[in-house]
Amino acid sequence: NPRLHESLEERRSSSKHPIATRLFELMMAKKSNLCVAADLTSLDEVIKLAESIGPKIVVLKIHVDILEDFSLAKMKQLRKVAKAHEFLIMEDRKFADIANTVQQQFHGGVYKISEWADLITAHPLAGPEMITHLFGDSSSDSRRTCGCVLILEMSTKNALTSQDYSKEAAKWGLIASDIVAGFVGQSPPDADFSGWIQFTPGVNSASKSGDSKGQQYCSPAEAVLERGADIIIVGRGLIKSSDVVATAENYRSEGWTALTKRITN
Ligand code: 5FU
Repeated sequence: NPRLHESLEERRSSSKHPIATRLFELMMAKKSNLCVAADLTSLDEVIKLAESIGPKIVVLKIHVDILEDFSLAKMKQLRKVAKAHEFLIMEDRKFADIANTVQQQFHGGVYKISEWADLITAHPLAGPEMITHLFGDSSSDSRRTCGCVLILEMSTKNALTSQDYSKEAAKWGLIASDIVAGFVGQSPPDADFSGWIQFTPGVNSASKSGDSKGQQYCSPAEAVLERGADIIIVGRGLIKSSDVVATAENYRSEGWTALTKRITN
C-alpha cells in the first residue's frame, strides 16, 4: 500500500477534508502522531490532563457521555486549551443510527457536540446516506468545522467488522469525501486512501494481553509499522500512569519514530 510510505506533506496535499489537512499539518509541526483517549469521568480532570500533555498530542479523544460534570462552559474552556496547545478534540460518540436521528444527536440534546468537536466517530452500519447526511444539509457549517472518522474495524476480540464490511464502508466513505476525514482501523485499506488518516486504538506499551474485557493491545511500533496506523490512540496506558507527561512523551516519541521509519522505508 503506497499510502504507508508517502510523506505527510504528500498526504496533506491529497487530503480532501479541511480537518484532515489541519491534522496532517499539526502532526508535522508537533512531530507527534499521538491521540490520547482521556476516558475520565470529570471534565475538570480532562481539562487538567489536556493542559499538561497538550504539547505532546495532536488529538484529545473523549467520551462526552461518561462525564459527570459536563457543561458547555467547561467545554469552552477545553476548547481554549486545545487552541493554545494546538490539538483537535475528537468526540468518540460512535453515531450509528438513521441520518435523521444522528443529525439531532450531533447538533442537539444536552451536549451540542457540533459546537465543540473537531472530529466525531461513526459506525457506517446504517449505510451511505447516513454518512452523507450526518452533519445536516449541504449548507451546514459542520461540513467545514468537523470531520467524520468512520469505524471500519474495531480493536476487540471477535469484532463483527469483517473485511467485507470494512471494504464496502470504506467505499462509501470515499464518496463522501467532504464529510469523512479518516477512519478507525487495525489494518490499512487496499484502495487509495492517501488523504485519509488512519486512527488505531488498542495501543498500550505495558500490556500485551488486553484488558480482560475483550480489548486487545499492541505496541505503538506494531500499530504504525504492521497495522498501518497514522495516529495511535492511547487510553489507560497513559491516563493510569503516575507521570502522564513523561508517559505522553514516551508514546509520542515511539509513535513518531515508527511513523518516520515507515515513511522513509
Ligand atoms: F473504535 C474503537 C475501537 O475499536 N477500540 C477502542 O478501544 C474505539 N476504542 C476507544 O479507544 C475506546 O472507547 C477507548 O476510549 C479507547 C481505548 O482505550 P484504552 O484504555 O487504551 O483501552
